[in-house]
Amino acid sequence: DPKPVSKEDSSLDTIVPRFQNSMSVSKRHTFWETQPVGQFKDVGDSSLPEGPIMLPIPLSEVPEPYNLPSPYEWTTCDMESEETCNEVYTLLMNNYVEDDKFRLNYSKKFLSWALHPPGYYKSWHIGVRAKVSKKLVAFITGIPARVRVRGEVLKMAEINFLCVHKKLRLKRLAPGMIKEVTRRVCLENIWQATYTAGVVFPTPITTCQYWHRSLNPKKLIDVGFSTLGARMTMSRTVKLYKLPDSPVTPGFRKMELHDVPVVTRLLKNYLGQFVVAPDFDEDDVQHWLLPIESVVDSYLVESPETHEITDFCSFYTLPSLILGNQTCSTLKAAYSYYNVATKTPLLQLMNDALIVAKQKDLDVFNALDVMENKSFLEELKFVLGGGQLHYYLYNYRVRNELKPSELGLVLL
Ligand code: MYA
Repeated sequence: DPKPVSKEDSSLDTIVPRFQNSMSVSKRHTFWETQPVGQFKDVGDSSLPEGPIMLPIPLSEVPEPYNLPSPYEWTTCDMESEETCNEVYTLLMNNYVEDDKFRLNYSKKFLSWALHPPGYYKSWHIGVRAKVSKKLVAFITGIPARVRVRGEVLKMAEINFLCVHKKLRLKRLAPGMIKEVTRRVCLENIWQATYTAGVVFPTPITTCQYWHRSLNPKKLIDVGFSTLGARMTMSRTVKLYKLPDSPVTPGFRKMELHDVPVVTRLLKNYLGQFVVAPDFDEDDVQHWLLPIESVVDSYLVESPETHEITDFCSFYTLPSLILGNQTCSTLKAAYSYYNVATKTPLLQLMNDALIVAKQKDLDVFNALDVMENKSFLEELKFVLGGGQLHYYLYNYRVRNELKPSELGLVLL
């Protein structure tokens, strides 16, 4: 067995990226070390080529389904069935991503949107049931996407909603689920994937940070999301975060169906500058960006004189359950999605996004430091959050760690 890298090995400090200086470098990753992903030992090795790590195999050689421990069985989740959607919703509501105070609480409408993009595969919506009770105990999904890495547009799966019931944790079910989704993705002749996680394993292509802009500071403080700043009173804090009642940019309006072609052009031009970004066509834009009440909101700026559409902004709505709070049960959060400013200053455009999010009674507006977001975060009174989000590629090596600002991809 290779020896784990010692934490004391300071020779590493100079060459390894930020995330590797954490404890995790010394941990063995018995599953991830077997997978075609960038390995920690290869970080900084510029002799390795950028691109696929393993070549496709004939579809006839894709293995049989991965064998689960005997009390469990695979199920394909028909997310169009109300009953199945309810079961998935409930599993995630009780067991998905959480910290000590909050747990993400994707709505059924959100899940349906997130899992049915153009060309989706039902077979990629995978559950595990207990054989006897038929209770759903684990879940993982893939959706198809075209993602560009530098000059290459690749067909990929975006993997999300990996969840194992709390009572079944640390029993190595997750690697089995990942193998099964990999198998089903490969059966569609797709050999790359992208995904994000709050934890580190081999090997992030970049690590991003969440920033938070209070919209309803009193509630955020009351529920423990934020704390009252030093030398601040509640009323000064409320005043600090106050926003105008309506957007300030002339011609700022909600995106409509007829805007899809021009929004697609704006986005295509804009996303071209990032090292990793989705390759959206009009069908994708219609699916991912046309507003859906309480799920995704998109606004654009149409010049009142020329009717030219010059700017675009969007956010999705994802509430969190407030754990162990009697009076308030949910925190309503907006997450910055894709934004393009060609005429209106990005700062002003995003301030208008904050204003409409506030009008919708959302409590907080979250944004990652991806794309050009750093240019407005501090000025618009976002504060740095505790959470990090690591981005990954499966079966595709990128030679150097990217900066968050080189990333043009937002996953849900
Ligand atoms: S990220 C959201 C993940 N979900 C949650 O955080 C919800 C709450 N947590 C849980 O439900 C469980 O803790 C999970 C792990 C299910 C996360 N991504 O079964 P185990 C590795 C990838 O004993 P459990 C999202 O949805 C871990 O390093 N791997 O552990 C994107 C260890 O491997 P190794 C992870 O805690 C998902 C092994 O699993 C993650 O019971 C992308 C331990 O397994 C994680 N988030 O279950 C999936 N967490 O020993 C990858 C732990 O090697 C997709 N692990 O360190 C890959 C591409 C597939 C398609 C390819 C197509 C070509």
